[in-house]
Amino acid sequence: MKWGIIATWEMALEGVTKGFNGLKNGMSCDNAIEEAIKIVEDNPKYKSVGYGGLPNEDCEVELDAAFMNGDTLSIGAVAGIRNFKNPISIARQLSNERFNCFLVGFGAEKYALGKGFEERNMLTKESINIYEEKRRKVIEEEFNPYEGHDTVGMVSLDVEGKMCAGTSTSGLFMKRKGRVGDSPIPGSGFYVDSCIGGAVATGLGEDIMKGCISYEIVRLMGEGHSPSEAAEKAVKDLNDRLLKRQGKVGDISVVCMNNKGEWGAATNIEEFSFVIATNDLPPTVYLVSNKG
Ligand code: SD4
Repeated sequence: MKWGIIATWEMALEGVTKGFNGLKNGMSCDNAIEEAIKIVEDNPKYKSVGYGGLPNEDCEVELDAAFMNGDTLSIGAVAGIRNFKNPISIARQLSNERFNCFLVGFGAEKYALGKGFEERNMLTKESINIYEEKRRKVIEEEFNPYEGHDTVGMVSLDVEGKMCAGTSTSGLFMKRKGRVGDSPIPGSGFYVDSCIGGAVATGLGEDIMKGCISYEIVRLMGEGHSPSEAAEKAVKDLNDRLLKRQGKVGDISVVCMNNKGEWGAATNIEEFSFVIATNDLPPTVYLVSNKG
């Protein structure tokens, strides 16, 4: 039986390695994804996820995360949550709820507190410094405040053939308070169905949402496209549609895996890094570039 894990951006390497070792020893894909994403969330070096994440315009770290079980199709998500250490774990816990499985802001924080999730001030000294510096640039140099943002998103297949997906992000730097991106939105930032495969996205949420791109990739894989074909077609189609309709398009990058452990990645930017590990490939960072 094939198994594996694929993730957006090189920052996922350490987490994917942990997930890979777990899957190799028979860990289920839900545990592998949660453990892998927690590693990215906990490392303040990664400025766009979890602890030390990019602050919003009020210099608060508001985080979005989601978890999906590809067997039951159950989904859990949080958006705009503050002061909790691991949003991915809260999202996973929410995926067990029949009702109220997607919570935002204060409601998400109340739920997390009630369930005993660890609290943490997610703002680091360094992220405050970056905020101050960028705010100065925004005011003085008309610098685009929304630059610099990456989401960690992962899809995993375990030895039992079960699949899961997860995402976690601080979203756009200096985003408006309450802004939610694609990452916690089912079908846009992530989607997985163990009968077909899964996909996750990273880039400008405001544009990714317009194409429900993760669902589209799974749909294309379900129609018989290979993961590479599905990823490339979905990114190209959405990119072209948005260019035609709005004259510009933000960054769109995706990774995906089917339930045979075959995988793909695509992007509309110059260079997108991702991490892949399967039963016959140790954790490896690859780069993919815009084919257009
Ligand atoms: C968002 N898609 O909040 C996320 C940010 C991201 O690469 O992935 N940036 O819109």
